[in-house]
Amino acid sequence: SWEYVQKEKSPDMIHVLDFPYNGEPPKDRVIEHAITPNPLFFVRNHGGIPKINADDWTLNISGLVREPKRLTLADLKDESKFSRVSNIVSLQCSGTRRIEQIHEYPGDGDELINAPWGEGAIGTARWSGVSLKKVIKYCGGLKDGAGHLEFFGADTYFKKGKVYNYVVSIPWRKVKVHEAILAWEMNGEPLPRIHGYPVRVVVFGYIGARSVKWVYKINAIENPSMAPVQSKEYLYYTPQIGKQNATYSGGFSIQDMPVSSAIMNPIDQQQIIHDGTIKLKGWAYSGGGHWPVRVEVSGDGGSIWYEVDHKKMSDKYFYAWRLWEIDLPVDAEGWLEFCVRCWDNALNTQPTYVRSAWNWDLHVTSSCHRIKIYSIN
Ligand code: MTE
Ligand code: MO
Repeated sequence: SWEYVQKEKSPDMIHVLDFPYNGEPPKDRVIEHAITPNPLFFVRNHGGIPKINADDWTLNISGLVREPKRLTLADLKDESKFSRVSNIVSLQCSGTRRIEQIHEYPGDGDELINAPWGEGAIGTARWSGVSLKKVIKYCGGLKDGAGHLEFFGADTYFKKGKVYNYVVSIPWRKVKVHEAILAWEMNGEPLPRIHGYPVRVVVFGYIGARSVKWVYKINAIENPSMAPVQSKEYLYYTPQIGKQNATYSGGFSIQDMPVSSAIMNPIDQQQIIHDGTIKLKGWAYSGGGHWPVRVEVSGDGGSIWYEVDHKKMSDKYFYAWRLWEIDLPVDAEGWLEFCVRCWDNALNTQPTYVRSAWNWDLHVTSSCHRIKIYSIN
């Protein structure tokens, strides 16, 4: 694994976990580019990094499809079979900003020891490949009753005494509208090994967990996958749930990501000498095919809000973040609470406080992002 971490990732990456390797870029570098360079794209792994020879790789498509098939990479790249698609899409781990929930109350969730992510487990790339719908059609389409597609990753991980492949599923309705692709290129380069070489799934607007890396099998099934990552992880619990009363079936399976945003510069506890304005920079994102339409910041913990000028927001895409910046007027001195909130095109906005949406497994920290700044005017 380290071979690929060293070869493919920037030396600046913050190692959130050494094994399985999980890393995010430093705050400033997350927002350096609207399209994240591959070496700076966050990495989320459950197990090792498989070494797959693209020439030997095949994709087995089976289950409730009319004509099960085994496709090679050459088949997928054959433009007489499938047209090539390219989409700018953000991937966001549902653990992004988890550290804020840990600080509020650490809880005892399954993933607690896994990854105390900051605001960097999000990135945006241009993914190229083929629409998964076309591939399923090539297999004669789905049989009656098929409602979900299950994706198998070649990596393995160890949990409670057993070895599993990484397996999750998504509903067919997501595939039907061309919001899931099989990608072999990331920003015009072959997919890096650490990001799923030779082929990964990219599901637009969903939690990163459904975008399966190193995919080797797709199984059409009736109901969501019973594999552990689908049925026991990435569940959202109500505030009353804790270790003593949690049941997996009591959690809500996270799919569409809600609207979220973060201030990436300045950083928490920073002292700033200024003459009346402080420049703030960050990202804003909404899943489910929604996009940020308004970003607002406050220098007083959320009493008075200032809107980011649209000209200071990066381009709009249906499935990607927007970077933003603003010169915030600040007269007060001393410790101030800066915060940001985003509104998406469906006019959803963010919960006010971390505690408004705290949940046992510490997923989807989408509350208004807050930092403390020491202002010297
Ligand atoms: N696919 C496989 N095979 N194994 C994994 O551990 N992690 C998932 C997803 N796909 C994972 C996977 C999770 S939780 C996320 S957030 C994204 O990959 C992260 O994608 P990246 O590592 O390319 O940034
Ligand atoms: Mo994730």
